[in-house]
Amino acid sequence: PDVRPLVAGNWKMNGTRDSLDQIKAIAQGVMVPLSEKVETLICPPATLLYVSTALATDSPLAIGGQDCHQARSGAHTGDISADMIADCFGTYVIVGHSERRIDHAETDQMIRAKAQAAYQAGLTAIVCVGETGEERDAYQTLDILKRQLFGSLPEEATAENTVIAYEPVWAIGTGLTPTAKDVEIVHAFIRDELILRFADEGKGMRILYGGSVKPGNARELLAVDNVDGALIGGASLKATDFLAIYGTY
Ligand code: G2H
Repeated sequence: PDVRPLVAGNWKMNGTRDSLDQIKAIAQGVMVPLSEKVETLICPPATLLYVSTALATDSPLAIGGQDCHQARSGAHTGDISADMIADCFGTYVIVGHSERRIDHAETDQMIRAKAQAAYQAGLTAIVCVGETGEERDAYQTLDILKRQLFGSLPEEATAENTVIAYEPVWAIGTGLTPTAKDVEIVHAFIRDELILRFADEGKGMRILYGGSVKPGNARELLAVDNVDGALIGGASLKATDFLAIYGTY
């Protein structure tokens, strides 16, 4: 199937109103013919969500949330719902990022429920999976990914409503990246798992690579088979870096 790659930025807990200049620059910078071929997304902190979508209205740049609660509303102090993200005109939400799995003890079961909440709100869920350094050293990478994919992906996942992000935890924010060969092996494994479970839908689901993607290594990583885009943390905070990565397509 024809897969339109997705270049996505995850701002994490970074960005104040000053950073809106970067959103503006990215929204403008992606307005090139390339946007017909490659989709772009920025997930700013929730405080900047609404104003970011306003800044991106005339741009193909999509805006999304970094997490959502599994419930639609209610007594959950500090959380935001998928409906709230949609209400701010967000179209995507990241769920199960390793920082949430670790900092907030999120389980596969919770992440699956969050993805379902995303679908209910009409959002596309970016479901993150990835092994820790310890698991990798113990040769458990594929077992861990199998378990996370099985546990975190709802039955209703389709190529339309779900994107997978493979983010090896040891590569996040560390400057370390797996080799292109390692990425190829892991992404092929994820593809096989998706096809086993979701048949044709699994063929079309985008699988992003995430973890220390920068302008300098993007070309090599994005050229790997079954790498349908990137989830970029640190390098998405600067419009020039984000646009340089986008421009490698
Ligand atoms: C991995 C990635 C973005 P960074 O978390 O999701 O972050 O690119 O800073 O390693």
